[in-house]
Amino acid sequence: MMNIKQSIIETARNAGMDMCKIAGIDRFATAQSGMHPTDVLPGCKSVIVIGVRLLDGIVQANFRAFENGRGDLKGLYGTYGYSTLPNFELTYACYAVAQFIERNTGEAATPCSTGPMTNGAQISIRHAAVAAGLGEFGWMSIVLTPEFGPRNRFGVILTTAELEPDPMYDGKKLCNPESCGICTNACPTKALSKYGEKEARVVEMGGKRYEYCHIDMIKCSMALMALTKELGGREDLLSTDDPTPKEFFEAQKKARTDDVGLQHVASWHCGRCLSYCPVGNWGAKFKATGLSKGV
Ligand code: B12
Repeated sequence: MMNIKQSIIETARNAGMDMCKIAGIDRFATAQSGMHPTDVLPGCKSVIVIGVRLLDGIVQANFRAFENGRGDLKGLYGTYGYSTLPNFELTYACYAVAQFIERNTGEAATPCSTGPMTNGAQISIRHAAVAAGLGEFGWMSIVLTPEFGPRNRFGVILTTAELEPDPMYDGKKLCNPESCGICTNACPTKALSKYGEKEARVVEMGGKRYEYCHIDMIKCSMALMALTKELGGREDLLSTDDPTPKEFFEAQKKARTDDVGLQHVASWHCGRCLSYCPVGNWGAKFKATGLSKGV
């Protein structure tokens, strides 16, 4: 008889994924109303999380922008690391896994949206990745895996099929914000609180407790959308480092979108926290090879 879990993992791998693990529905007990998997798929019993690594050759394009003034190369990260390729590849892979489940089990499977351009956020993908045992929250608020640190992207498939869940990640602690602080220092807009500065965000899941920073999404988005020259933009659309939501949205509306590619919003894609995080063999991949001098 077909081992359905193994076949799901193979389907994900054949669709270009590096990771595939499964969370049981009990892990989502603390999810907010409206974003619980059963709010999206009534009767959902398992949450499958797939993941793809970012190319080192694309992360290094960020270093060329941050360290060598090659802002023109940010489009490589945009295409292959941020908005375009990983999201489309994840979308296709989620679809392949969902089709496989429905064709072979008769159970319902709902692939979720993966990010920019793919219509919304039905559930919190980062919480799902931790729930499936792929890794832990890093201080920067996104998920670190032992192999790739934060340099990965995830997709989620909800299903009514009852599949064998994976244990929570129980390996070496990956993030040590007390002694590291690289993500906080790397952020060009100071969007990520310093360890100990503000009360950390706490998530309790699967018998474990995680802490991550307080992230100012307006400041993160300012960098992401290159709203000043210092942040890689062509014009200073903001006159303050600390805009109100109104000032931010007005600046965003003024941003030019004639050469932004498929995403249709101005975007410099930042990714500085994710690029410099030491977890996932950063030293060997980028420092020892001369691809980055560090933050
Ligand atoms: C919109 C979005 C953004 C916006 C955020 C705007 C905003 N105001 O939220 C912006 C553009 C700023 C952004 C930035 C980035 N993003 Co983004 N983003 C998303 C997206 C599409 C939706 C996030 C969201 O709004 N979720 C809805 C809210 C309500 O959920 P949440 O914030 O995750 O978590 C809340 C609840 O879930 C709840 N909660 C509490 N406890 C529990 C317990 C359980 C069990 C559950 C389920 C929930 C839960 O509390 C949380 C706080 O309110 C997700 C994909 C997704 N669907 O999750 C990617 C995603 C989070 N982003 C991702 C990435 C990579 C980035 C960037 C690094 C991109 C870059 N610049 O290179 C930066 C991250 C910077 C940082 N340090 O965090 C990845 C993270 C991958 C990873 N390794 O974990 C994701 C998962 C996309 C993907 N497909 O992989 N992002």
